[in-house]
Formats: sequence, C-alpha cells, structure tokens
Amino acid sequence: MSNMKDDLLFLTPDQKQFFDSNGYLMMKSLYSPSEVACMREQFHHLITHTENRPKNMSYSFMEPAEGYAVDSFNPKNVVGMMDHVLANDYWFDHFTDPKVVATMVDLLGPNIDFHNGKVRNKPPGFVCTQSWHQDWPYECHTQPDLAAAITYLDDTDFEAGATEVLPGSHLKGEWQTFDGHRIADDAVPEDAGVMLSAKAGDVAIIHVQVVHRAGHNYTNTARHAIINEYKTAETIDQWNNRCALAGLPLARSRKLLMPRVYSPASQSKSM
Ligand SMILES: O=C(O)CCC(=O)C(=O)O
Repeated sequence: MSNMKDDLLFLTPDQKQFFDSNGYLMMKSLYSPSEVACMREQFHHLITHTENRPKNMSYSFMEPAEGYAVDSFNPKNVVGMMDHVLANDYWFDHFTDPKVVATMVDLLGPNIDFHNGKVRNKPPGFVCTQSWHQDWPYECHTQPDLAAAITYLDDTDFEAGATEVLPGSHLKGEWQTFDGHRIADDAVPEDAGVMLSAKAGDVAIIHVQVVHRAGHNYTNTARHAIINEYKTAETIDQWNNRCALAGLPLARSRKLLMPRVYSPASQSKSM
C-alpha cells in the first residue's frame, strides 16, 4: 500500500487534507523576500509600461477614488490585466513555477494544464462589486477540477481588500446565483467567511467551486495580486476559453514538463 506522503510532490498530507475539506489553502512565504523584491520590480514594469504589449494582453484602469491618493507604485491605477503571461519570460516562468504546478498535481491530479492568467489589483479606495461567487460559472468545465493560485505582492489584510473564503462551500457543488455569477449575501451564513490575511509572497489556492470574494481597499496603499489558474487535462472546457496559453500541458503522470526560461539576458530584451 502506498504511503500518501510519498504520493505528494510538494505539499504535506495535512495541507492536502485541509484543501480537500475547505476548498482553499494558504501557502505562507512561498516566495522569499528577495524573490518578492524581484517580482515587485517586474510587476512595477508591467503596470507602468502599458504600451506596445502583445495585443492579446489587456489592461483595465480605475479612476482615482475620491478621498484617496494614487499609489506611486501603480501610478496609472491599473486595476486588472488579462493574459499578462505573454509579457515576458519572467511571467512565463511565474505561471509554470514548479512549486505551484507540483501543488496543483498534489491537489487536482497527475495531469495538469494551464487555464489562464490575470492580474487583480486593489488601488486605494477600490470597492469590490463582484460579491460572493464561485469561479465555476466564469469557467465551466465538464468536471470542477480547477484551482486558482493567487500570489500576493503586498501585505493584504482586512481593510486593504483581503480575499475572503467560505470554508467547505465547494463540497455543495454549484451554488445558486441571482445574475448567473453572484451569490446573494443572505445565502452565506453570517460570520462563516474566513479572511485570508496575506503577506507579500504568500500564495492562496482557491478551488473553482469554493465561495469567495475580494474585499475593498480602504487604505492609501495599492494591493497587487496575480491569479493563475490550472486544470486537470481530463476536464474539458465548456466556457470557450480563449485566454493566452490556455490548455498548455504543465504536468503529465506527475512529471513537471516546463523548463525554466527566464534569465537576466532574456529580461533585458523585454524590460
Ligand atoms: O482579488 C481577490 O482577492 C479575489 C479575486 C476573485 O475573487 C476572483 O478573481 O475570482
């Protein structure tokens, strides 16, 4: 009989058990302070040099909120991006990070594909209108075998837009929505949500059917996060996923497939 620990590439059995029961997993300090510093430098370039990017990449900007200063780290108030994975080799290596892909193998199964990549920022005064939701209606597949990895680039606590999750809600399948996506506040038991208080370098894994929401940012410091999503090779897209590199094979039979491609030399071409 196999020992479960030997079957895991990266996680501990407790971490896997926690994810299976709760539908989320907070991985503290997945990136070291020096890795975070490098990531923030790359990210600053991504959100300040918004011109002449591959046409598939898109940015959205937030009007400065009344009563809040614009954060000099994000002077254009970039609130979102799609397909940042096309920006350069650094961001390619980020979504193919062996630690994250191995985590997905441990949580979802031996064959993992990329699903999509985006940026979700919370500039000062950001108000989240998305409310409680599952990612599922946005990315329907034949089976709910997908998960998102949210990489936090800043300390992100309650008053700064922390992600909130409803533990175990993925076990109830698809929740009823009032507009195809959003779940009514009164369908979620009061005080049942868990606030994911994050430090820069933490990564939260969110199951596609766990009910969650982003918070508002009541501070003058922008909060930045990258969301990469992954799926098993076996689950088939029913949503018509046109996102960049969708379906790229990342692991087969628990073997990670992607080489590291970033080097400072390749960076000089794209920064
Ligand atoms: O930004 C966050 O904290 C969560 C984002 C989210 O809920 C989503 O993109 O589905």
